[in-house]
Amino acid sequence: MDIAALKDKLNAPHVELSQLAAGYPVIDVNNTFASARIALHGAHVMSFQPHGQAPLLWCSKAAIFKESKPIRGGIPICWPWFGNHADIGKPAHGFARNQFWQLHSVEENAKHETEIVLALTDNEISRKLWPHVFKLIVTIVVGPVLTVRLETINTDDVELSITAALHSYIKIGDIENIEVLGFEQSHYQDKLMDDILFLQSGSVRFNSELDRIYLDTTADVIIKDDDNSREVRVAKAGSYSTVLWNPWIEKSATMNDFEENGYRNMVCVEAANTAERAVVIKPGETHTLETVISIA
Ligand code: TA6
Repeated sequence: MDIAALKDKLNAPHVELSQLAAGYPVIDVNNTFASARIALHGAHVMSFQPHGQAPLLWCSKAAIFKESKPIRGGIPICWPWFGNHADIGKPAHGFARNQFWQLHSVEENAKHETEIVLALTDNEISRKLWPHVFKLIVTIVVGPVLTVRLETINTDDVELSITAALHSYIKIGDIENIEVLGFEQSHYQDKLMDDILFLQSGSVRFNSELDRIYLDTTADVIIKDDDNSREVRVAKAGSYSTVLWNPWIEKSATMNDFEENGYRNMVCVEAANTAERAVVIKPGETHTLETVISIA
């Protein structure tokens, strides 16, 4: 990892590049709107905090920073498959979050927001897991809101069928004091009940582990966070499913990178395209999946 070469790409004010560990670079942004940290590993947004607000993303204090291990928290990029693979030898949620991406550019746009662009193309590791050529571009815009845009470019000569998620860990005051709106009258697969379909009536509250894929929904999700006296909006584009997850006590205790009791301060609201409606991209075409996280 040529840190000097990476620093040469920083073409914006209010940004710094450092290393969380040897060969593990992160970009810190502290512009007029917000602060944020982005790891080149997984093109992973680790934190986002508008000035004057509590952080909007949760990241585990026990997160592990080493190659091939996804960061627990922030916004993991699940690609080119969401969830477990039929072949248990392949990593859950794909491989995009397990590799170092190339830093393409760090610029300030006309609105004085900081735009970070990273890229990942097929490589020896990826081709062993998924026999295709591709180019991924992630654009992260740090402004009054956080925008993460994932472009899948099919550089192969066959159709690509992908499932994916921008797996956002939203930081909250306490899981039992939030209410999630936006899923009313949507059907969801309950991952804890053999994917049985249910119809959502009203808002969602939490009192145990919850793992649901809401289908055929493009709606914004609003998290009413009473403890922080705020509402957080998770908007999306290019996504037909939204995943809602909290591991609760037992499940989070099985993950060594999940800080103790961390489940109380996070909820995942994920802009996704899941198996029920995979995205098929023709050769030469591009699909864009985007999420925008903000104070409602
Ligand atoms: O998005 C929810 C989910 O699919 C859960 O089932 C759980 O596995 C979570 O993702 C975290 O997965 P990870 O591989 O990051 O531990």
